[in-house]
Amino acid sequence: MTDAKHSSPRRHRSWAEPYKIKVVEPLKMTTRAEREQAIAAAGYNTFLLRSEDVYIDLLTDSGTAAMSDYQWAGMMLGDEAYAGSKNFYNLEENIQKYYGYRYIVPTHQGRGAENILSQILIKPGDYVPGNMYFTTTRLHQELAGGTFVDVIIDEAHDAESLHPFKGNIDLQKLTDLIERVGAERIPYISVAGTVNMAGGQPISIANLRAVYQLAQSYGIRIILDATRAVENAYFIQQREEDYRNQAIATILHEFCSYTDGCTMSGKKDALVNIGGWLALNDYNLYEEARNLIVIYEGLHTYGGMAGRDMEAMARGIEESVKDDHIRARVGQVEYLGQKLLDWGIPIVVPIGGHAIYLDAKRFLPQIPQDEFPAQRLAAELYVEAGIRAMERGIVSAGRSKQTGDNYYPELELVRLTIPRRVYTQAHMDLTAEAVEEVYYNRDRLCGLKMIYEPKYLRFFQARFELL
Ligand code: PM9
Repeated sequence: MTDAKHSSPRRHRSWAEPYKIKVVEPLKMTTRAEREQAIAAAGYNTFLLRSEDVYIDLLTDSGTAAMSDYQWAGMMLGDEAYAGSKNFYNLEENIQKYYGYRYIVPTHQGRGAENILSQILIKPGDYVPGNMYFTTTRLHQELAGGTFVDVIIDEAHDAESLHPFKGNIDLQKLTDLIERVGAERIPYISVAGTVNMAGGQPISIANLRAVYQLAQSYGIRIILDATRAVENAYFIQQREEDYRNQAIATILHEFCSYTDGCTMSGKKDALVNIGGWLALNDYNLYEEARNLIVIYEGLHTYGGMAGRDMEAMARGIEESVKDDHIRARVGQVEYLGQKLLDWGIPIVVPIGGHAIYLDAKRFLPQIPQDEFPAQRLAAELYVEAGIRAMERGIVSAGRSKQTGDNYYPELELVRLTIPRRVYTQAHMDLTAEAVEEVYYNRDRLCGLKMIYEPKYLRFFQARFELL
């Protein structure tokens, strides 16, 4: 019972970090002239900058987390045996416990798992429906002979839609595809939680349950991209009435129970600098994956990781599902996003789980999409304040496998990705101020011309020059 005399009238509690800082890494400050030179030398591609020339690195939340003392202590307990490392068994046990899958194959990172999964499940001519593409995931599906089909709800392609679950699958689009091509040509449904390319947007547990029921009625598997499933569980807790009082770990477990396996990049939710896994509930599929893993990754008890890396990931999983951790993690992203919204800067709403996405179409309306407005905006942000962001628009979308033509995605975005447990609120303030400054001067920015285009995943290595 609350004592009225002693209860505070302020019920709101801030998302303050549930940790304190023990080790720090100095950052280098550069001048504007140095940054102008560096970005030109990098072909206006932030991936080609040297990290030491970056002040606040918001390129990605992948492999950039600060590990805890508990994880570092685990690193010292690395069992570097070639086979049967005890760290593998710790990792396996934690994945089984928190994600609920039966069979685990470790991989060096997420795309290692995507490669194995695509090879064992997809045949040439197959279709893989999913809630918006992800770059590496779709590429592996295509390399295995499949065609990715986007069945996400329409709201996901609209930066301004306030739908609380823009990662949801449109059941009608999915049913239409199954009826058109036949269930036997759909090896699995590829479900991501949260959806990176849509702005870190979650899928609801109600939607996933409905997709699972539909998939079961056709005998089709669901494979989850669990890379940010813990962040997705947080949004379920915040936005789905029945889950308001449930722990993140409980929600995560139920969420995964509506799928038949997952690929995972441990470099995000699981708070490590390297690592991933493929998890499956079907023993026969697991056998096939175990056979392939020795060709591409390593033995099935290390999969490209050192024993110490597996221990760090096993411990990172435990920390990632703690409610206070995830509240502060997403809270920091919301803090930055809210500031930009308050200043009238166009970003994807609702604010997503791991990043703020600037809407380059509204930010730089004078630059047509084939002059790469988001690429230009990311480069300009670097010149302004040494902040490194990433393009998530026409460059990332690449070309159609069938026609070779550029995709023109509705969303032309710049991602300010927040590494976990790394930057402070002051860094967020400075970032917001730099974005505001660029916004103020936006009219003088022109587009870019692509002068080098690599064959695969062009956003990583493409080069541009100013128009
Ligand atoms: N995501 C990211 O920055 C790193 C590479 S792409 C710029 O967002 C999902 C949803 C991801 C992801 C990587 C992978 C691949 C799979 N699914 O990078 O191979 O966001 O560990 O994971 C990146 P790996």
